[in-house]
Amino acid sequence: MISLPDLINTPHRRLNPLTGEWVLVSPQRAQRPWRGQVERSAQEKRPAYDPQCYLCPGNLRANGEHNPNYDHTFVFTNDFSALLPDVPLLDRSDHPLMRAHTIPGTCRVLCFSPRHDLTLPEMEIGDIQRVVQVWMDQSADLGKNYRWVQVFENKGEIMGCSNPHPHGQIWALNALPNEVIKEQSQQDRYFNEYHQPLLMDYLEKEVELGERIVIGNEDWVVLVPFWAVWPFETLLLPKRHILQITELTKGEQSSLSQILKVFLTGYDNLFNISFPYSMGWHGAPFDNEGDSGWQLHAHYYPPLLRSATVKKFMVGFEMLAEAQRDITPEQAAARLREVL
Ligand code: H2U
Ligand code: ZN
Repeated sequence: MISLPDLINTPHRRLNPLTGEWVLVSPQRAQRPWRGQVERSAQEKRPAYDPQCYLCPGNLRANGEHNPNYDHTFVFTNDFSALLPDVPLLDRSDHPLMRAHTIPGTCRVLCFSPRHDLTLPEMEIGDIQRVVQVWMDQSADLGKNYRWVQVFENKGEIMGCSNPHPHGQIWALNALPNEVIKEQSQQDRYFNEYHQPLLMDYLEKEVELGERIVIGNEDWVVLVPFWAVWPFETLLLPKRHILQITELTKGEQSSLSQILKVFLTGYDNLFNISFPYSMGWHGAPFDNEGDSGWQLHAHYYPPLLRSATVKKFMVGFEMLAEAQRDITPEQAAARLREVL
């Protein structure tokens, strides 16, 4: 087991059972004690309303429409959608090395709040719960027409987020994307062999060990996965077996909002900045039939390594061979527990 000291101080590889991919862990490179650089980077003070912002209530968007004067959340079709619903269905697979097909889909933008100056963890728990409700409603709505609905959030300029107004996105398409195919085949394989959802068994083991748990409440657990690639990557898991986000009970929506508030505030505390990340939900695809090993979960992939300005780059060995990390998932979980 990984707690064994011979492994923990030695370069080793860990398997991500959700994707089937390995990650190289080099703990000997992170032996130096933590010098928590308390570097409070220049936090711009934002106004509650920005007349130039295309997400603020009442403002003009690129397509010439004005946003409504919304009070809580607001969803609209992305004016620069990467996917379009009405495409001719074409499949060009006549040469095995030149395969391509058209793909129907749609992209929506979800404003979390009319307030330009807030981020999700700065919002009231009741307002976070409205965002959870929209994640569910949008998934149910788009799931009627599309196989895959990807709910996600890019937070922070460093993640390519173009506007600080709190918002996320929802993309839906009639195909299973690469990451989903990997997780589906790994979870199915595990389910066929062990007759339990992979992530249910995994959570049970993590709760027993405790060393990678960041926080939990009655319905949810946040942990740094054993196979994390990003320094402070986390996995958010329900304790109950849930296939899709649309199945959350009122109680689970409320406890989810509470854990989001606490754990995302912890992320902000880590380097004293509004913590950047890409996050998104994974659950059973909407054309899922019958028994399956799927378990709902959210991934948080933050890019920062050592401070507000020191980012982990996925380059060199990672682009050409496989992902590598220095600080261990156990150390990352301990750091996150300290700032909650
Ligand atoms: P990101 O900053 O997370 O990329 O999201 C903002 C999205 O808003 C982006 O995808 C869209 C961009 O295409 N957008 C509009 O739909 N209308 C606009 O008027 C500007 C930006
Ligand atoms: Zn705004």
